[in-house]
Amino acid sequence: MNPNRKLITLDEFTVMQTRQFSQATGELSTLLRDISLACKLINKQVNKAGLADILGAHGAVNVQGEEQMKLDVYADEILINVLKNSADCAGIASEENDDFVAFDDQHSMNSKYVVMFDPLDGSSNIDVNASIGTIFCIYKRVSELGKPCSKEDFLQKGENMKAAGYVIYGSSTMLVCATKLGVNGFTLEPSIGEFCLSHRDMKCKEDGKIYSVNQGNTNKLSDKLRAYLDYCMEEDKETNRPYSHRYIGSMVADLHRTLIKGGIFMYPADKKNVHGKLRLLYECNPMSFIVEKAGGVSTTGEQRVLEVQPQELHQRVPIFIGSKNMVNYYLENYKED
Ligand code: P6P
Repeated sequence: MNPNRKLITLDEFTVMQTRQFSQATGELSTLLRDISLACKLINKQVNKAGLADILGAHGAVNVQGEEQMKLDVYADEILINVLKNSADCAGIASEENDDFVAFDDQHSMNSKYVVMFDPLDGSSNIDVNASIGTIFCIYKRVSELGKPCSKEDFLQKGENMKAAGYVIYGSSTMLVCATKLGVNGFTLEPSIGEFCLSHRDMKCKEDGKIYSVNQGNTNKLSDKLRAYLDYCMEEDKETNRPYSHRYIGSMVADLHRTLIKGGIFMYPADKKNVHGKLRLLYECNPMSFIVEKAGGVSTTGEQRVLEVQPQELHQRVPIFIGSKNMVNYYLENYKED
């Protein structure tokens, strides 16, 4: 048995990072560990969704007006229960809940952080076995400690974020986490039930050859956006075009590929979704934080996503995100007037 094991677990890694800051209290590390526990419990159900009678619509409809799949509801409940028992979370906001949830026990009211999440993004892919994911982000609360957290804690700009991450339930289950120190990926090792460091210091390539958009919406797009899609499809060997088109319809999966291989992912505004479809607080902000910390760019087309001042919990924004040179080329040549 070789005692010099190479595996570094998520807990060990976050403790090692915490030690770099003498004033750090370890609360953020503990919170990340709690979130990873919730995602391991979600992973267990996702992996057997085809077997257990957990597929199919839950019947309820969420605040987005979308039919809730049972796994959505399960994932939401798991995250809320784990975070309510966490030592470091004062409350949550989630795609599946109309309003934020302030934990009202004394310990939670004294906690410094709030968490926002999309418990199971891409849920329409659940019953076709395509990759889906959990997206989360952590903010230090701005409301008074000792009292319940308030809506202002959740309506902070994305640039205030302390950490963000996602778990992709795919061919393997992987947690990608970004803090001010950078982006690291941890793959679930089922034999020990731990997320283990597998992708240290992840970087988003400055250039790519993939564009990712729901091409079916083309007729609803502006003239400039249609022109940009034509640019992506034109033949030009010097600029690696035509780009390949890849679109899974699951933001976590599309952005995980973008982070690993480079490229540009877009969910623009169109005639039907005049503000875009994706939600600012628990989809676009956390994914933008991650991609920016990896050296990429994320914009609404008018400003950095992380600079948008949120007005309400479920607001949507357009998003163009990925390789720095690709997103900047779009902005410099096809930005709306
Ligand atoms: P469309 C999944 O429902 C989701 O919220 C994101 O994960 C994904 O990027 C997007 O919607 C797909 O939307 O309109 O292309 O099916």
